[in-house]
Amino acid sequence: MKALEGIKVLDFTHVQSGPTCTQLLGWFGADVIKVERPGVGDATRKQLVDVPGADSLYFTMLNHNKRSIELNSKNETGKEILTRLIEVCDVLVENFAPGALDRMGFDWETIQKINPRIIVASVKGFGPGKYEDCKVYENVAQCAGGSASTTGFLDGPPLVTGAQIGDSGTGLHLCLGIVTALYQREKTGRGQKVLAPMQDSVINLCRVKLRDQQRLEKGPLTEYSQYGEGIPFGDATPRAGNDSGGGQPGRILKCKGWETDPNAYTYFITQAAIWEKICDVIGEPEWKTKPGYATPPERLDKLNEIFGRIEQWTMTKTKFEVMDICNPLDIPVGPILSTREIIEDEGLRATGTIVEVDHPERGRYASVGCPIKMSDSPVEVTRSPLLGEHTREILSGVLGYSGAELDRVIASGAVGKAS
Ligand code: CAO
Repeated sequence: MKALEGIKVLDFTHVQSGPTCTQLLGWFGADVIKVERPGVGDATRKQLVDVPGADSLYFTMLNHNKRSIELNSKNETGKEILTRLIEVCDVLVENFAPGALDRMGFDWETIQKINPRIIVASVKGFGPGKYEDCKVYENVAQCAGGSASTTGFLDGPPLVTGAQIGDSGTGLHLCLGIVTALYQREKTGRGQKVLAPMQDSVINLCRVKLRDQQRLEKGPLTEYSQYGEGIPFGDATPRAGNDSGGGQPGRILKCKGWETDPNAYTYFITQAAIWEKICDVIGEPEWKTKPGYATPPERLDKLNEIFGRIEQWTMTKTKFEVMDICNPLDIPVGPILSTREIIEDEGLRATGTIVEVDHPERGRYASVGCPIKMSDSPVEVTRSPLLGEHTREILSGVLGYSGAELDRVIASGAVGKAS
């Protein structure tokens, strides 16, 4: 038994944001039916190809636990099949460009008439307003959502982050909206529209930066390194390098091997409560009581000196040795892990966050499994579907087409070869 067993999802998503959402629904046990244009499919199948002729990792890592049906939703027979899918599904998820679903002839009112219980969930770049018609990709959302202006160093340009907060972050938000709407439907019997704009999702993830914007109006942000360095603040939350956002000074520091290994670094937080232990570890026991060093406010204008001294110590240790020494002392540190180290991590493999999957075209490959662990709804990651792999199975098993009727829809060209 899986949490969402019995829920059918009509998955009209492509690229990254929508597919991450429906992949989660699949991991929670929903039957996810991915609708793809005949002969073409999700554009990511053929983007950043590493194994010639095989679906790319871009596609396979975002579309686990789904079935694929080829369906031309602009063809008359295709529209008939789509209507029947809407009748039997609980959720329709889409992340087309604004208006694309309407142009297919399936606006909210039409869909509701077909199935008043269906939940229609959409990712769009922007919510209602002047930018609502824009097509939007990851980095645009990071820039418009407050992430880029607050990421990077004070003396450098805005930066986008490696975490796909615009795409996968919005997919997460949409997924939460969908399961909440399913819960409400239990009481009302009605479906509803769920919208997760990418800009809004990034803004939600940048909440603490908007906190700081309002604090700034009351005075300088004393926990930011620039305060201790005597650099005046402007009128918006500045880029704060690797400062920690929680008010406790933190930096990324070099570790043994940094000269050749770009990830030989650790994050190090000088939390007030364990200041004395830090002084002992780095060999500066007199800093515990020395005027100018003993309390957090006194240290604010000496953070560069203090972190410089801590770094002299971390540079004598590997990032894992720093972890082993500091963790038992409750000193918060974290190794900067490379993608290689993460993929090879035995602990992450044991918990199913990193998995290996067999694929008929590309062989065995590593993927990221479900990051949410539920004690009563275990996740088994299955490979992504080939284009149209389940067309016939869905037409007959889900929609009940058989005999001459099945031959008719296949002959119409609306569903690819359906082989
Ligand atoms: N059968 C027939 N037509 C289909 C189809 C199918 N199965 N699936 C898609 N199409 C059509 C759409 O109806 C659309 O046609 P119209 O332009 O005539 O309405 C066309 O294919 C292209 O769809 P699109 O505009 O969504 O795709 P795009 O590549 O031009 O744009 C993107 C991609 C991502 C920029 C856009 O979809 C978008 O802005 N989506 C919302 C925001 C979003 O999710 N961005 C994240 C992208 S990365 O995760």
